[in-house]
Amino acid sequence: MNLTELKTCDDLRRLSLKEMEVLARQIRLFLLYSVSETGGHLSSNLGVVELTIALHYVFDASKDKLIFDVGHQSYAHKILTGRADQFSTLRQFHGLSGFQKRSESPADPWEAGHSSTSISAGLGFAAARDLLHQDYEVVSVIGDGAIGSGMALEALNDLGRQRRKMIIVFNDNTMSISPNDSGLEKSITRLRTSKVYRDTKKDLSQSLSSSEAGQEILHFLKRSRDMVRQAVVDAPLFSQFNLNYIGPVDGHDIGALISAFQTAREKDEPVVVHVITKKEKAIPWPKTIRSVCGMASVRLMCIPESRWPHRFPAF
Ligand SMILES: Cc1ncc(C[n+]2csc(CCOP(=O)(O)OP(=O)(O)O)c2C)c(N)n1
Repeated sequence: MNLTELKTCDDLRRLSLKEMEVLARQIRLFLLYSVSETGGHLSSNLGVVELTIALHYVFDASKDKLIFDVGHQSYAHKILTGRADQFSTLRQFHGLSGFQKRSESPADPWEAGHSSTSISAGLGFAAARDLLHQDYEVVSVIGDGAIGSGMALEALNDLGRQRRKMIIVFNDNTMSISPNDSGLEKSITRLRTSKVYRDTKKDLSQSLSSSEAGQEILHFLKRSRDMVRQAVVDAPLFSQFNLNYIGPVDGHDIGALISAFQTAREKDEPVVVHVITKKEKAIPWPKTIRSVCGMASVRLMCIPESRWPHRFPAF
């Protein structure tokens, strides 16, 4: 697929799941090559490729408000909204911005640079929509580093009180600029590992497997990409803010992501979709240096030339 031909959600909706998976690999390679020439944020962008494809499949960026916290992880979003051909100018004077930028595209409703503003911004859009009786979805994508700041927590608090329809995609990659180390991180780890999901799944499996009809349902659930995980469940960290929770969802499984976002979109209330991603997904570099590889000349710093693919694979 020619990445420069991708402009709207309809371009994605024409693709099969398999084709979207191929597209994700293609975008990742494109970013690897392109950012190694221009400099820019690499690892945070590689981590959200599938997540962004799924968002653009479910939502319509020409109408819905897709907000990326900080904005540094919006490269795939830029590619999917008709800006792939500008990547050689990334972060240069008069070139493509390294963040979301309103003057660049109607698909960029918000611009930041500072972290942790996306939930407040989203709530603002949601309030404006409700007051003006308009009809669009609001999605704020925020990382596990940014969500612990005062401004983000204040916005969660406010959203739990106002209960406006909006979706928070909680992009949990266990990393900020370096690994997270906070009180909140411990609660997130509990959510990530012990989790209602596993209990729900176990309970459901046990109760269903006792009858023949139940076994059929179980078989269906397993086939339909872990639907259990897509249910809205109670999660202490977010229910304390009075927010619905879906997750954790494998952030590199496009089918599971689409299903979770569709479930969230159906709710008339705020929903947090907890997505687990791997920040440096598919980069062949040593773990020890991944945290400094966000910026500048990635190729020189991180990837021995001998480990580069010889050419772009054909798709
Ligand atoms: C107010 C503020 N503080 C610090 C920064 C520097 N900064 C840029 S990205 C980032 C980490 C964001 O981590 P996370 O939210 O986990 O997102 P990820 O990069 O993992 O996608 C930080 C601290 C900033 N942009 N704004």
